[in-house]
Amino acid sequence: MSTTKKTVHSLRNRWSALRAAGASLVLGVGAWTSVAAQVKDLPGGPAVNQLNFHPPVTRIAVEQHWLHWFMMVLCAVIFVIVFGVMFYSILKHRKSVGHKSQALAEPIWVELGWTIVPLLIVIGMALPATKVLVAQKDTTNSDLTIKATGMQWKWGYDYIKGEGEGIGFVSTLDNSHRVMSNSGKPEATDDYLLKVDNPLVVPVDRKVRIITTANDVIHAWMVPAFGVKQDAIPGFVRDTWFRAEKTGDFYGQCAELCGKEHAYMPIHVKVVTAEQYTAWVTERQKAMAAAADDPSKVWTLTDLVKRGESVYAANCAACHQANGKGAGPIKPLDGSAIVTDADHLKMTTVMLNGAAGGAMPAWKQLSDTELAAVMTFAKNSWSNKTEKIVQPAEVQAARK
Ligand code: HEC
Ligand SMILES: [Cu+2]
Repeated sequence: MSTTKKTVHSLRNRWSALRAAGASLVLGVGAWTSVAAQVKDLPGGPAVNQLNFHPPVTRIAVEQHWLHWFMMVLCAVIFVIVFGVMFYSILKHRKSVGHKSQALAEPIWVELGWTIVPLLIVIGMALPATKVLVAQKDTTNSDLTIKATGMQWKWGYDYIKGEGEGIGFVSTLDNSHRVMSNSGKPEATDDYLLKVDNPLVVPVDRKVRIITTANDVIHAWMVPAFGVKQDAIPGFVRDTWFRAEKTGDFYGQCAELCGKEHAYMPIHVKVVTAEQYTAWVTERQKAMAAAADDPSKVWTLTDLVKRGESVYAANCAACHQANGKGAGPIKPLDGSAIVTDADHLKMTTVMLNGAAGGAMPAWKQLSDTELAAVMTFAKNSWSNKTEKIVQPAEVQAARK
């Protein structure tokens, strides 16, 4: 074979390899778009192929958008002008067409011009930005104050002032979404990993002050449609606010890398009308009164196991698994000597104080009844068949 023939041959090989690569790329993109096609825009949340920010729902978010586009356009215009002049000058005065370098006399008006013009531009950018920043930080005169506590990996909400004062709950990723994620093949769901069991409910057109803090590591409370993002720092209190101008569901996520399940602590804010809010508060308060379990109540085994099953699903299954077998360093509860021990105090101590330096968290924030229920559930599930009941009073006594 002559060299030319060889070259042509290897070129042809390369060409077909390239074609194959191109084909698989097209196939891959095809598969991707067909998946994407099934997921629809989530109203108030992310949209398919979204490039811009979420549609704003608060005055602050509107201002932020305006600032963003204002700066963007300004910078783009400056960029085009500066680089336009630069490249034009370089090309026009190049050496190859006979130009010679010149010593520049720098007249004072040029010096002044290129100092004053940028200064004016910077002031023109800083003024509106500062105005919005100051407004963003003004948390005075709020109608409602809610504390948001970041925890690995959920949000606790406590209504501490205003209508609904006293309401408190924990907001956790919906368990079906965790199951979907674990399966590695999630269905095309619009609110994938954004669905929670208890959304934060607030009234429309009211100033809501959010106080953020955290129990363990730094988290951040962020809802893009509100233009709100605030770190939640253990041992510190920070605040932010929003006044939603539209009812609907709005979504956000923890925005500070906080551990392995950072992506599993979504934020769902339900903005409702004033009447709906009042109705929700009344209903919630009734439910709380009903659930404010009397720790001296004596439970039957079946009732307590049933109650414990939901406590387990919401708080323990993420680590210990639904089948109680744990994984790696997470000890199994199925067959655990501590769980099955006739001395309930052993398990109670682990529950109240945690273990292994916090790898097993302390569960003090659960009520006596919830702890008694989840312990009774563990003592009577899977292969654990102790028939033992831990009554809330035992937990209450152990707390001291
Ligand atoms: C963040 C992950 C995590 C969560 C959530 C969690 N655990 Fe644990 N748990 C652990 C780890 C890790 C251990 C092992 C600690 C050790 O090495 O001693 C453990 C140990 C235990 C033990 C002691 C088991 C033994 O045999 O030593 C009990 C009992 C227990 N967990 C119950 C629970 C219950 C009930 C819940 C829900 C309220 C729960 N855990 C939630 C991580 C977790
Ligand atoms: Cu977090």
